[in-house]
Amino acid sequence: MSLIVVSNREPYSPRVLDGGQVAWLPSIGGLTSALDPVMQRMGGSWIAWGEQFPGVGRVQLPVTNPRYTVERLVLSSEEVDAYYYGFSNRALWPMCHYFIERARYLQSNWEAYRDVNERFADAAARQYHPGDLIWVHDYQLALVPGQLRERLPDARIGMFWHIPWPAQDVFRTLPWDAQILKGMLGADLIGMHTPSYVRHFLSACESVLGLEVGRNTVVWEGRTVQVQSRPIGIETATFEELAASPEVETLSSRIRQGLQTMMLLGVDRLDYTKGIPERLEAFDAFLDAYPDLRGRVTLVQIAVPSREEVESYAQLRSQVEGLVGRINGKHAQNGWTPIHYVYRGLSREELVAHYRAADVMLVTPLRDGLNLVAKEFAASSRDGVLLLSRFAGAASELPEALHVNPYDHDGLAQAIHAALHLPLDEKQLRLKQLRERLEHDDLGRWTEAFLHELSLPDTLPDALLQL
Ligand code: GDG
Repeated sequence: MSLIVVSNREPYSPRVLDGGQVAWLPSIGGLTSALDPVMQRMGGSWIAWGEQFPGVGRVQLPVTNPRYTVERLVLSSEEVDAYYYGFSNRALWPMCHYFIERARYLQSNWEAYRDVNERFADAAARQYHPGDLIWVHDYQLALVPGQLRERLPDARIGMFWHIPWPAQDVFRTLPWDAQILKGMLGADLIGMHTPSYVRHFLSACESVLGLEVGRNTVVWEGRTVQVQSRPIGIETATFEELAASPEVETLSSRIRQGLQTMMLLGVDRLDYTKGIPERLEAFDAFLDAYPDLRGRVTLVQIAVPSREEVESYAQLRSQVEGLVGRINGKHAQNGWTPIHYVYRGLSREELVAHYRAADVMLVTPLRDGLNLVAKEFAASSRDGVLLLSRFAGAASELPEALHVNPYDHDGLAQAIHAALHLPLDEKQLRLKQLRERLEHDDLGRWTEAFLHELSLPDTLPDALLQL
């Protein structure tokens, strides 16, 4: 028995090194960290879009000690435009994050999405042997569970939805609402980040498909589908160790010395859901409201490039860069620049050094499935304060953070002020409580719990029992 993972993104991506040979580097992000260890233990196949080097089909990974197979699907540029940019990122992504005015519902994109999902399902079905577990990930592949169920009526299929599930009046703006639900209901177990996403999903099953739902179940075509809140964790111990390493300590002191002021930090993919312009406006309001703190506080904003092919992301970049220029122009004085803006990704060491250096971490998305940055900061910081949007899925799990409303600039400005003045013992107590929670519910536990729940009780694979 082995595991078949199906995701849009591949766990390792190929890069050509200076000498011309190809290296397979782990992809940044929670999915590889969560599933690579269990794949290495259980063996099996990972089906994903082979974005770079489409000529390379099947690879055994990790290269140094091959344990599982990655089936790399080749997508044409038309398919990528319609399935990935068009339907996944211009229809489902904005709709699920409540940005329906940004959503574009085009029939041709929907058809490409359905067909590309079919190709993922075909590839997964080809790898399947009776008793295997199949785990499908995220909004790019909502139809795959249903397409697999048609091919493999007896398979155990799990699906994890990493982004918010919106209230039904928003979901019902999608012309293919019924098809998306039916696709997902091909799974035996559907996981989401919060109880409210689960409630919204079940009420969509009720209103769109007329199904009878229980608290965490829905019956579809004679099968009972479990729908559970299972927020993803982080590799807490790894972040704690990295944060305590001499290398990170040196980098962190260097960041502080460079600033010579208190430090606010934002780290986000440059995405309109993350609330970056609103955060910059709030910092402007903060500097207006507390003139004595001008020259004494700096905001460091790391913006990781993302989906630059989608027009609204390019517009967001200009908007953010315009705001940074305006606010810096307005408040800069005596060699102090209020906002340090970085438009690139950092190495993990640099990232954790920034977490350690910050006095206040601003995680203020307008809407976010969960938000891993909030958890990573809490695991890495010694005496910082986490300001967390009430619209991030992580808010329901992290009550010790200071919760804020990202739409309320003045309120956010006051919260920044309060965070900068929180007594040290209170800051440390909050971090300690956060950390205990993160140590208990870490990434390994998340993976293990999902796969245990997905397995039939008498068929638990040995490799899982050892996790
Ligand atoms: C989706 C959902 C949900 C960021 N900058 C750098 C860097 N990162 C890493 C962080 C973190 C990850 O990227 C970002 O994760 P988030 O959860 O914050 O956001 P999304 O990318 O939108 O993820 C989200 C998640 O899926 C999991 O289910 O929480 O709600 O939208 O791990 O550390 N990593 C490095 N350099 C950077 O500059 N190395």
